[in-house]
Amino acid sequence: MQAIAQKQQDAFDVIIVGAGVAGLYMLHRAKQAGLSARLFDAADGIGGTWYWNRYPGARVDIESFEYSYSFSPELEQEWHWTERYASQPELLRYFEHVAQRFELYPHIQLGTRIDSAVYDEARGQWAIATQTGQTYRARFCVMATGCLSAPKVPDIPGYGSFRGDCYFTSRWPHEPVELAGKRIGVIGTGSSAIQFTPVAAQVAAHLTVFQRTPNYSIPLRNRPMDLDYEKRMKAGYEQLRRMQWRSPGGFVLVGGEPRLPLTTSALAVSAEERLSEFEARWQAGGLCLYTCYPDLMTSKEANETLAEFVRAKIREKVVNPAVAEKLTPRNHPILTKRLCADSGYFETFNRDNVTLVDLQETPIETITERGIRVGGREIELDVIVFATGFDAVTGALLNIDIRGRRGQSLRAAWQDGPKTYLGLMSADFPNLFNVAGPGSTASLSSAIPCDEHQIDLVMRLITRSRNGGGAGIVEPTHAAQDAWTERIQAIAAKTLIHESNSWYVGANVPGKPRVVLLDLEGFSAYIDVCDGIIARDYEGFVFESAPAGVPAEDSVALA
Ligand code: NA7
Repeated sequence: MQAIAQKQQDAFDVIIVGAGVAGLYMLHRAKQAGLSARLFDAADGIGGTWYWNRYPGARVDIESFEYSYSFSPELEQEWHWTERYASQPELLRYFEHVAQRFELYPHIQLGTRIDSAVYDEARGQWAIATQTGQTYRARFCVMATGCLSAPKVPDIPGYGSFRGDCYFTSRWPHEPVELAGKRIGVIGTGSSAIQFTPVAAQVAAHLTVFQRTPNYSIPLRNRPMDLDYEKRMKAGYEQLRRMQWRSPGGFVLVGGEPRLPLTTSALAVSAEERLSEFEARWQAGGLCLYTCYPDLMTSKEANETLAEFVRAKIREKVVNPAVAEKLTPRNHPILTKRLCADSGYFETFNRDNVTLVDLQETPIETITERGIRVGGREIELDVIVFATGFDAVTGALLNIDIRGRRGQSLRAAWQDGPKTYLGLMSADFPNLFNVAGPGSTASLSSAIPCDEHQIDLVMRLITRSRNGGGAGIVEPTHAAQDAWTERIQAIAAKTLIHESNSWYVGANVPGKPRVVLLDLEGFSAYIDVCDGIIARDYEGFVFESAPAGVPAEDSVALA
């Protein structure tokens, strides 16, 4: 009896790893389909990115009406966003509300880090082991581990020797952090640092920003929610969602109006018309410059028109011309690193208590006990904040020891770069789904619509794998996987993406294979490809029956 009870507790139809945007929706869909599911997360709370990245200033840079779940019209109507771009605490409240409203908590096990996932070919099951040694079994395993969740360990000499307080934006403490009156150093000028810097400068005795690469940033223009705006958005949700799913980035609002990207080349219009379009989007705020002219990512000349527009804005904002010049990106095309959206970032450098250290001129020699030494002088600090980024897209996944058929490891299979079909599955790793995996559009598009679409596909694959009876097994063919992997690189080769050392190409982590990690054709094109594959009876996937002799209690029962 005890053995059976143990078995029932430990065997699930689906195991999900990660309680962020994707994991929560996957759990909802699995529950809806009558599958038994358990979701694990290492954190002590749900929310994924929004659980960990709680640094001052953290907020979403896609409008909340678009950066929110679309699967429930009731949820859309009942939730009230207090700002156009929700802050981290509000986002966390939203995900907690979702988990409560859809009764997800009973199926979520927090504080549990997954160490390994091993495919048991004889049973057609995954054995998923926690860091503390428990093993759980499931027919299907969904890795919803996030594309920006494994912090990069900084490759800086003297790392670890500082005697003051050290924080990572990606692992900000839950208890209050005292920054007021402190000498703060922040390393990095990516999205996280660009959000943190203006907020920290307001309270710091002195803030020193250590910049290795200047970044392009657009004003966010966040503001409190206007109730008429909210009413209009809620009334138009259906159309908004339709347009999001027909767009390359999964977001379409430009100054509060849904707009699909322009279709004319930036070079086909007059300089005046181009500037006026750029200016309108600059005034609208947020990331809508992404969805402007279609050739900004493919033509150096077109790209340069936008880059030069933003450079001129930086010169306007920063009073000291020498500082403005240091803050001006010139060594990479705009949009080839993640575009940032800020609330007063460049203006922060006009403050008396803020200093920019250009690491191109004076690289960090070492972190010392008392601060950071650059150019032969020690800058004394009370606090160092590392906003140094992530081992993106593959990092969190490969931190888990994943073994597929014949015991082969995913790390070994991907040593020269990840290989996937649709950025979702890999050959020899049956029934393992990597949501927002390498080769998907997720890391360049708005996460929530992309995750919802991929998870809907996961559910279709699970259902299709059950057709004909018996617990199903689904896996892509090697040929389909190779073709997809080549396709991703071929699409990228036609763009400017290789012209910067970004996490999009794995360049920010020493030793990581330099390959493009995302599908640059965009979200709506990805949806079309998936629809075609489904219409051709799941072309590129192979469905098998479960191995004979698998005990009945292990088999999947779809409602
Ligand atoms: P990012 O965008 O990867 O930014 C990391 C920043 O840290 C970037 O400016 C890096 O400079 C800098 N960095 C990294 N390592 C070092 C060292 N060793 N020395 C100096 N500077 C360093 O991470 P974020 O957290 O800001 O944003 C991640 C994503 O979150 C973002 O793309 C959005 O999708 C949301 P580099 O450019 O490599 O020279």
